Amino acid sequence: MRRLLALMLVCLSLALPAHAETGYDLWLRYRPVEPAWQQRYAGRVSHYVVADRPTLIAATDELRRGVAGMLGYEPVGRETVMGDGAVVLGTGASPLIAPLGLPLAKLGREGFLIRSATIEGRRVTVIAGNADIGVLYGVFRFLKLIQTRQPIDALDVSDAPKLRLRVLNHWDNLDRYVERGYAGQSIWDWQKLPGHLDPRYTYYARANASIGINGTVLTNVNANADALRPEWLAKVKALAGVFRPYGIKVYLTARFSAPIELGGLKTADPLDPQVAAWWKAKVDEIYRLIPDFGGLLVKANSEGQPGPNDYKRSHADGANMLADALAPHGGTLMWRAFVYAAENPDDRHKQAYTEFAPLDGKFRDNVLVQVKNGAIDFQPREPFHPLFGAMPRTPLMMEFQITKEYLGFATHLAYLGTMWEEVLQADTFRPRKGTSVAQVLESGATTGMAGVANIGSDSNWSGSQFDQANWYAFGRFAWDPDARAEPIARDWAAMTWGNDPAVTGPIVGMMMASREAVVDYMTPLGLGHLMATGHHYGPGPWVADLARPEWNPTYYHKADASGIGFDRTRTGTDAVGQYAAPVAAQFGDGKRVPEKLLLWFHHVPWGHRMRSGRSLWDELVTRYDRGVAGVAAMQADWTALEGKVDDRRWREVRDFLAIQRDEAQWWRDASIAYFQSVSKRPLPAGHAAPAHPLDWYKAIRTPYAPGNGK
Ligand code: BDP
Repeated sequence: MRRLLALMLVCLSLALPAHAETGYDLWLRYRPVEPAWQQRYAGRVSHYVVADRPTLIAATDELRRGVAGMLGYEPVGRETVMGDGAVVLGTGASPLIAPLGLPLAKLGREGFLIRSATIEGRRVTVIAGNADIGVLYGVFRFLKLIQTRQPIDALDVSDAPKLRLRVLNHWDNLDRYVERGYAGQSIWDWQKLPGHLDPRYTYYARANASIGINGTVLTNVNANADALRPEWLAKVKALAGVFRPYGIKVYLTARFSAPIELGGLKTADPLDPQVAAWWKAKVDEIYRLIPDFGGLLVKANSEGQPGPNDYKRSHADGANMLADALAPHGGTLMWRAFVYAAENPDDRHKQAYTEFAPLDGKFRDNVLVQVKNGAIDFQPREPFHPLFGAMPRTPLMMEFQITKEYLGFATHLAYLGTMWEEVLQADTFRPRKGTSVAQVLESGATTGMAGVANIGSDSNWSGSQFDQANWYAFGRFAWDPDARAEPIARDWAAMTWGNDPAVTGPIVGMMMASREAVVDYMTPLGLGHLMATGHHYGPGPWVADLARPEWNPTYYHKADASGIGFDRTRTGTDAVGQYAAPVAAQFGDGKRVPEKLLLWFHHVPWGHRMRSGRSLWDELVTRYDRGVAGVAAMQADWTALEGKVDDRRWREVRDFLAIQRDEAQWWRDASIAYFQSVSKRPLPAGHAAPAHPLDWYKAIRTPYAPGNGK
């Protein structure tokens, strides 16, 4: 009878007109499965075994929620396995699971195993881990099988994360302004903490746990020492309490000059005993409040932030002093390698490597050096950072930017999975051919990946429906750096938009082509950093008047009458020399360098013949147009999905694609107008002139564009 009712409920909800969804549910929508699947699944999930530890309660709650949503009934909890179709949750040590002798040993603390088994003569599904958190991860995986319509009758799934720290970096200020945030205010409502715990914090924790994220740095890397004051730590403690059952640790950013600002000391010199003592006391205070506090993240001596160089000490001196304070508590110090200095005239591409490579082996065991994916700054395309593989005795963690500061903010559809896969699969040739960036990340004693979050208080969390996919994909790559962008896109699309292949097919197609379109209309052929000043919204390739040379787009493209591109070969700045010899040889050779990176490494004459047979100038124009056409193609695909997905989200995406189309045209026109003023070449046949003269584009001002940190 209950089965029948559930079936009717499912049929009813499937028959209803597409209802308004805001996107708040993310990929955990748990909408009803089709009747045929309902019948197939229902018998396998009738009830579950209750446990009373917080993480197992979270796991059973999730199972209930998922099953209720997708199969239309609430499975009930029982203390013992009473019948077929039970889902048995627990660690390998629990009395029901232990006799099965499951091969859990090599799965580590966070791994899990899902297995169809027989217990007391009953057909059950076991979801087991070595620790409770593994069980929670296993439940999410089990639910994903249903979300993506996989059979669950004969399961034997096991998995474990390949990286230890999988953390979000929130660039959130204490006043809730999010630097480079395009999704509204910070979700941390500090003013109401610790008194009020917004239910959104729990949803956030669930979403992160569902993709294996196990840490969150709550505060901006451009840090405010006030976050370390006792009244703030009480707020942090409250958030830690919400996240704990979901296996998520909290971290804070540490402003290097905090001993001066908060402690009244005259110096923040890391070798000064008073400074070290101040940090030790501060860290002890944090751990008294939050015994499982994750640790600290530091941006030092970069873009005006204080750091050890202010006292003529090295980055290792600074990092080690903080690491020593954290070590007795098992805390981790994440120290960013994103450094470049105004006083340093060297190619910005080279500065982080120059500074950090000699420090290899000089960091404490609990330090992770956090390296951006490329040597400049999260551009739509960069070659992998030369530090990967160059510090074999130092654990390096990857830093990706999930928020799309340089890829069109919230409105441009750009799936970053393809970009991350490209970087992670790049061959460092260190120590030998076939050593990918992913392998470098996986090889350290401590391992990790950080993603600069795109989360805010917008109803859809990320500023757009499709930007949720980047949050999702980040978690998946942090779990497994060898993952592939396409299956991740497929999973996300199915869970977020429904399982109809007529829907997921086009959506995955759009996603997979999207980032390349952005590269084409913003920074084709290896160009980079051409955006307008400060907020980085829109094109500004002509900008040449900023105080620091490396803030000017002209520094990066170096276009002149003879050609365009940055000579980083041996006869130029020799940035190629920072890569392993075979990589340097490839990047440094104008004939062998991939064309997509050509202008990153070479200054090339406008008339240079490209592989297409076109001149460089003609190819550049062609790429800009290809980018705009790519957006038009996405618009067409999306138009065809009207009525196949819920209307409200459909309309939002439609509107955003129209904005993207206009802005792609703006990028294309402004860039061509400018570069043509330098190249003095006619447009190739069939390519339209920009709609306005160059000065028109130069006059555009957008001082209120969101997310500007400065
Ligand atoms: C740049 C951002 C700036 C950040 C900086 C960083 O424009 O807001 O503070 O990265 O990563 O891309 O520290």
